[in-house]
Amino acid sequence: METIHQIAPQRVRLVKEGKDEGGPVIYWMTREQRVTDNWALLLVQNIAVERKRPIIVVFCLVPAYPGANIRHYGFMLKGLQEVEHKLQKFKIPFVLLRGTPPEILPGYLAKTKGAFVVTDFDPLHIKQYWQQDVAKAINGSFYVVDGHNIVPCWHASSKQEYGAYTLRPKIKKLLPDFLCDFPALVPHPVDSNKVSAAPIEWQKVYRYVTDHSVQEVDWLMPGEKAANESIRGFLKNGLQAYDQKRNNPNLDGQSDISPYLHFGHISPQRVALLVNKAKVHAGKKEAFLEELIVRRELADNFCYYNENYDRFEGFPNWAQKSLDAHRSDKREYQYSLETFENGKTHDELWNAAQRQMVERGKMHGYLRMYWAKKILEWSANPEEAMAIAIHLNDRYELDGRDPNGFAGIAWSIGGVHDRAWQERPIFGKVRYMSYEGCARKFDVKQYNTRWLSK
Ligand code: FAD
Ligand code: FO1
Repeated sequence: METIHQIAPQRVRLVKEGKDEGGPVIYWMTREQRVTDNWALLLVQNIAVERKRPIIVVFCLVPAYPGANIRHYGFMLKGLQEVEHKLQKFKIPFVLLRGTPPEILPGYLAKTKGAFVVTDFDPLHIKQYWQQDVAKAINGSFYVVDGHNIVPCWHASSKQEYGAYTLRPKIKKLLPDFLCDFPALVPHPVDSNKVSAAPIEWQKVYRYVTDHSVQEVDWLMPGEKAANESIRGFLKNGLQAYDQKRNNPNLDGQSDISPYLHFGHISPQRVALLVNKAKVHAGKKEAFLEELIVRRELADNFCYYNENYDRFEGFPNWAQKSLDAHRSDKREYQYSLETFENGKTHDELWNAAQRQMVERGKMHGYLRMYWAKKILEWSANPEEAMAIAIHLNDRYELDGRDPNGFAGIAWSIGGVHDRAWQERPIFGKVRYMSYEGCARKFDVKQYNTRWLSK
């Protein structure tokens, strides 16, 4: 047997051992929408080469993925178009199925005699349910590969971590074992002639998307190529000042890599390897890697081990108790979803941040905390605040619907990964943020003018 790519076994989970019906090896692509630096696809090629089988890459397009609209689909579909094109060079067909995976994948596998299925790890509920249901409905073997976390999520820790301070040492210890370069996918040596994959009619695919209520954005090009160019530009021009600029919403000092990471257009591991190679002082690299690796992988840890990651019940006990004790506190302002959505609160900074998200599809990271905390302050209760924040985040942010979003919102509203602070109305012991505090950090007027004059 021939294994052509070295893959850490801890990255791979055999969910189900099944019957080999002699057909192709299937990569059910979902979170990692790229061809290069993709551990799941590399595993697929190993299995296929060992057994002399063709490969098929399948993507299940769901017409109304929860909370998503054409802003997200447009970005995603353009990236997938590039995937189709790039896979041709590797002699690997790409098939776009329409419908939810449990509905359509088992039938497709039966038709093609697909013997092995490999898919991407994702801690979110929808993906966990999809995977459970697909595993039950198929006869072949089923693997899940964590191609998103540099240290595989289940290997980094076996429980929900309290905060960055408890996950960081575990990640640091394991990083040298996992932060390696990627093997290269090779043109697939087994003929796929018998596997038919008609060219995809992308214009028709666009029409399949039901929600067109939010506009697409044009400031960020989707896809693997654009993701690579974008991160290289940031490393050349932005990394040097990242630690000084990233918390000032007027300075555009962030990398803007989150939409690419969300749709898997680039691997976080590739980004980390490029950062390590950058000709920048080690301390500057550290600041960026702390966010890219520790904070991001902490978010996956939270969603994987806490089934209430999107609910009040997922907050730490101290925060639940403390928020409970302040349920009946008087709210000076209380707004409906509509008022929040239209950016019509009394607070210009909040309205400007909301506008940045609606217009640009990406609110500055520092303001995301302020934005979510004020939703708690101006909502009837923490449950409503969670629901409003998640709804707006997922509707407008290009990187929404991501573990980072659920963790960020739970941090802001429910003290997740944070500690108890001095008690105050509404927030209890959950950390508070004020307009005055923001005004001390950056020029709030400049920010408001920039976004409210649009
Ligand atoms: P950079 O500052 O350049 O950081 C690079 C990468 O590091 C990011 O792409 C991200 O992967 C990671 N990172 C940075 N900050 C964090 C963080 N606080 N937590 C976890 N990972 C981080 N991130 C999303 O990807 N999707 C969301 O929907 C989302 N919603 C958020 C909502 C709230 C209320 C809060 C407080 C944070 C949210 N974040 C979300 C986390 C963070 O704000 C964004 O990841 C970041 O602003 C994305 O911009 P960037 O890629 O330019 O970040
Ligand atoms: N994943 C799929 O497998 N099929 C889809 O149709 C799909 C749509 C979609 C739309 C917006 C969005 O933000 C994500 C979407 N995803 C889809 C999932 C995505 O690939 C990511 O895996 C997760 O959102 C990240 O956890």
